[in-house]
Amino acid sequence: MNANDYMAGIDLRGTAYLLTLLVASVLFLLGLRGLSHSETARRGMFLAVFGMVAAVLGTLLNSRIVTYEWILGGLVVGTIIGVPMGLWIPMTKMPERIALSHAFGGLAVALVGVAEYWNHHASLSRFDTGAIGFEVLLGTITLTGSLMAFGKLMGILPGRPQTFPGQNALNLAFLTTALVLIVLLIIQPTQQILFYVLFTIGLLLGILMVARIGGADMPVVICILNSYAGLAAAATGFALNNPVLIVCGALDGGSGLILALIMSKAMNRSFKNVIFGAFGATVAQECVGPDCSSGTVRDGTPEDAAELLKIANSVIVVPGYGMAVAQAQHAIRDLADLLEKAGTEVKYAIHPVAGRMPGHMNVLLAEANISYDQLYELDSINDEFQRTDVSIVVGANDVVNPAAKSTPGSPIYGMPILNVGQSKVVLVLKRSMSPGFAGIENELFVQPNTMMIFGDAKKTLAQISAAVKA
Ligand code: TAP
Repeated sequence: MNANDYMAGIDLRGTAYLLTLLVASVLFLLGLRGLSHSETARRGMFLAVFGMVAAVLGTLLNSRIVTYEWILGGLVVGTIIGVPMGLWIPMTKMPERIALSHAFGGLAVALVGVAEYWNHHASLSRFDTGAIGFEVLLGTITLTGSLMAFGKLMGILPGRPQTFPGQNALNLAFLTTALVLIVLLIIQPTQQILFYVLFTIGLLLGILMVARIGGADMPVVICILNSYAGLAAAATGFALNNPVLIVCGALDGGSGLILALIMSKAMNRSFKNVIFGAFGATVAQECVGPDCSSGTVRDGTPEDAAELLKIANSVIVVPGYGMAVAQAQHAIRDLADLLEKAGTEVKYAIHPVAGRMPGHMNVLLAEANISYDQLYELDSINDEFQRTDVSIVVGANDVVNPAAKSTPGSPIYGMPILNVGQSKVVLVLKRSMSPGFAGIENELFVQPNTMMIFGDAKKTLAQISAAVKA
């Protein structure tokens, strides 16, 4: 065989297709690795973006593509929706944005499954039929489940769990029926009615499963849906014979599940409790002023806080969900700069479930250019509170509630908390004595070494900074 014959034997397009997908898979792996540390997260993000570009370009080389017009149309529509979403949706709305992105992912996967079945059901192998069945079931659950999560987070749908008698049994019956339908389809791929009933059941299951989960548990639900979307994409990869979809679907499915487990563990809640527990169904008390706690509340002014901070040698800032609501991260940075200039050591204690999404606090503090070196995780800072002069709790509540250690039967009993109460003085910045996410009183607020400074955290911090300067 001469060189020309040899070259002609090589399918250049097919080789380029496979090579690009291999590069994309490696970039996804490296991207995910980078995302596991704050210092390398930005690089990880860019690697994942390049991976996605390589995956799209590689897929365009697929010899099964007969026309590019529809693909081009899809790219234009996706860009028109995606760019404004990325540019304009604020950090506080990230859980909502992620829910919507998952809904789009579920829709895409379900539509690809329907198209594959529609075009090829007469010639599909049993394996491909099974893969398409799982793809459509998981895709439809992700679609409607994510839309429900989005509606609850946005307040379009009621945030409290929507329950009715026999709901879990009904969900289980739907799930079993769906699995039976997939088996029947594998046996008889041409029975189209089975496929469309499966599609409908998937849509209903997504709604019913998320309806019974409270709005505040949505971040955990979103991670679970993320996992479903990944598994659905992997099933699509099997059906379309696309290796990069299998790799990144498995990565997505696995990482979503691991994240949901980490979050459940950090909240000391079992997976079962999140899915079936209807947590957050009732808020124990609705309180709008400083006078509704069972204990003596010592409240002070920003000026009082400034006096304490001026003589402090060490300060730990404990941010929580209220910091995100008040967008107080820049005000925290301004105050920390003033204190550091005066020689005070400032550290930040980050609880794994502070806020409403994984890494919520880290992202906001990074936005205010607070150095990663100053951020400490729960385990590495908890022993330092007893040697600290002042802890400033900015809009955190459950993650500093001693009831997690002292009150068996409390919804947060067993959850690891930050030991802020051990520092010499605790300044708590919040608007009222209202409870946090778990809906329970916080005895930290009536401890003798605690001073409550009522008001919006951003305004209070600005007033404290002004008083420190003065
Ligand atoms: P929370 O316990 O929810 O408490 C937040 C506090 O912020 C509230 O007590 C509120 O009190 C205060 N607040 C709200 N707006 C404020 C403002 N503008 N200025 C000052 N304070 C404000 O927050 P946390 O301590 O961060 O705990 C997080 C909770 O969410 C945990 O129970 C966790 O299990 C749960 N959760 C977390 C996640 C993730 S992944 N992070 C996911 C699901 C659930 P006022 O109304 O009195 O101001």
